[in-house]
Amino acid sequence: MTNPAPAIFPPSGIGDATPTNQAVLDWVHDIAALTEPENIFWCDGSERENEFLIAESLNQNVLIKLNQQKVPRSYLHRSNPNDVARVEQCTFVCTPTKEEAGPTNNWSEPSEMYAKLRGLLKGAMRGRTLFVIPYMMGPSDSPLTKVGFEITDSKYVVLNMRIMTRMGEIALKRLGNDPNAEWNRGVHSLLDINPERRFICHFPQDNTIISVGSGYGGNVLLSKKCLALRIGSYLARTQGWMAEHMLILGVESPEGRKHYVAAAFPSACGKTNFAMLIPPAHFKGWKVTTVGDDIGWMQIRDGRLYAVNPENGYFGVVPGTSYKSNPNAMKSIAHDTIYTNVALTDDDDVWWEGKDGPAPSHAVDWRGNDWTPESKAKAAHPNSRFTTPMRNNPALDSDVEKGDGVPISAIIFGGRRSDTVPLVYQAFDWNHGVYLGATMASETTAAAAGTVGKVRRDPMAMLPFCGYNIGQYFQHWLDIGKRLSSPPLIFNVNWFRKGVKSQFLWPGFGENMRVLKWIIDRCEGTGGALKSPIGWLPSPHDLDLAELDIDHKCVAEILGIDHEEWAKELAEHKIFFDSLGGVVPKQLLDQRERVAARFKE
Ligand code: OXD
Ligand code: MN
Repeated sequence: MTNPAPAIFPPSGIGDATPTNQAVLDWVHDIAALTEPENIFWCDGSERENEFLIAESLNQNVLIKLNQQKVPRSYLHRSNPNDVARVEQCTFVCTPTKEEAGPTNNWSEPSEMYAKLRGLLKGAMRGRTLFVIPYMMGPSDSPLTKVGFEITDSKYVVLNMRIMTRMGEIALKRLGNDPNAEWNRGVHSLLDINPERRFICHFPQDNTIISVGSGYGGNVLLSKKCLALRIGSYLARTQGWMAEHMLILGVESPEGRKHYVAAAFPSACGKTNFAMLIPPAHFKGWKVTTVGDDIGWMQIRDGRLYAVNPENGYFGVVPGTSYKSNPNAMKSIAHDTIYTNVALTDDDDVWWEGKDGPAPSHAVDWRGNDWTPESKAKAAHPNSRFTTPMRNNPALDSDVEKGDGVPISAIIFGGRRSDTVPLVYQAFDWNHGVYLGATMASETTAAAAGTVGKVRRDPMAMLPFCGYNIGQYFQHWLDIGKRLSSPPLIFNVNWFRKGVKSQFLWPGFGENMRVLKWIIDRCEGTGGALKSPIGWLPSPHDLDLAELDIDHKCVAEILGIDHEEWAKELAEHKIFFDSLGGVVPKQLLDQRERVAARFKE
């Protein structure tokens, strides 16, 4: 078969990296016949192509050029103000039965949803260019690596996908010509960015994603939440591995002993900051390195879990990022970065709430309006983002491309909780750890549309990202545990506990190293702990708090467990499990009973 339409738009040698796999060509042909684009652009991911697309995007005001002295090769994009976050109410898992999608996903019958989406996509790319993006998730030689193709009519998506994935020829090579090879089909069209016609749909059985009506990252960079987590978690269960909403970091002691930990926190709870942590001066000689900041794919080898980061870049929340909170992120986003929905200063630099230094006396806010420090509106949207290559990170781990992955010593769960949950505690064993993950909760943030600050249960930080029945997902965790002879130890952390005056009790950021150090000590069998009803708790002297300016009362408070609060918490766990309608494995219901019984001992 020939290409569906002649590519007349790009100059010759650009945008003509046609795949050779017939299954891909047939699919592109079908989508082009449906959407009727003016051109087809076969992305190869080259530097030349990128420069061409940036120039086009500048011409069409998709991007704004920033001050190249201050932020070289970096650009600002302003999204439609109605389109600034993931939209969970418009996100669907379309499986043959509702049970397969489970109680936590919006479900639609696949043929009905396909029909609706085909209706919306009909002629949707008239007068537009259809871009075909081949991409690879995972290091080039990893058994976990997956190939995807995203069709999109958005240049912004192409430019971001080039940062976030391994894009172009490398993916075509990995796929090869086998017509039965596994690959993900992703279709995205902006349509008219109308919230009424916004759907992000997953068809796990078909390894297919269709997203329409949005231009916002989490809804349209289909490699990320859609493939690496929702479809990924479905594939992981059927194929015996794990796809998790987890950062992965390495911790190396001054003596050169290294551990890797993976941590699941809900969106906008500091995963990027933790993944790039710089130890405080007291921890001289300790090094923290980043494997990934958002997603971990893990497989079992020799009875242990090994993790890879499937992504190639970071799509992080900007507000609050500063040299105080995250110096490595500041260095990473100092060049070659696409900013979305931050403020533009009069000298074409970027600004956001929480950036170091004084606020500019005038700027243009994320909506394109004049802004001064007196303005009521925020200059940067609370969910404004940076997209930056992981190679910009000065603390990138040297094994980030290792196909086998890095061995995981500890898994950390955590959330934003003003009360109840102590700074850190350790599960008694794997199944108890699965219970900690399954009952995790966090106060909601701006990463998803909706109310901010409401406590919601977010099991393993996967509530918006688990592509199948959450009960089976819990069972998958329990089953993985049975196959591990040296399972990672499991912990729960809470950097966000507040005191009576509503002040944060823990300084956070780099000081989280003190908690990480205790976790590593536990992995090495050297850290002390007290047995409590909820798990192993450090006493204040088990944590290295030397040279930390913190009130002893705060330490006692943040490590404390209040029996009344926990009675309420356990009741909430029961309400949550009950709300899932009988899908929760018995082992987890038993774990809850056991915690309750320990409080009575
Ligand atoms: C993200 C999210 O963008 O979790 O990583 O929302
Ligand atoms: Mn995330």
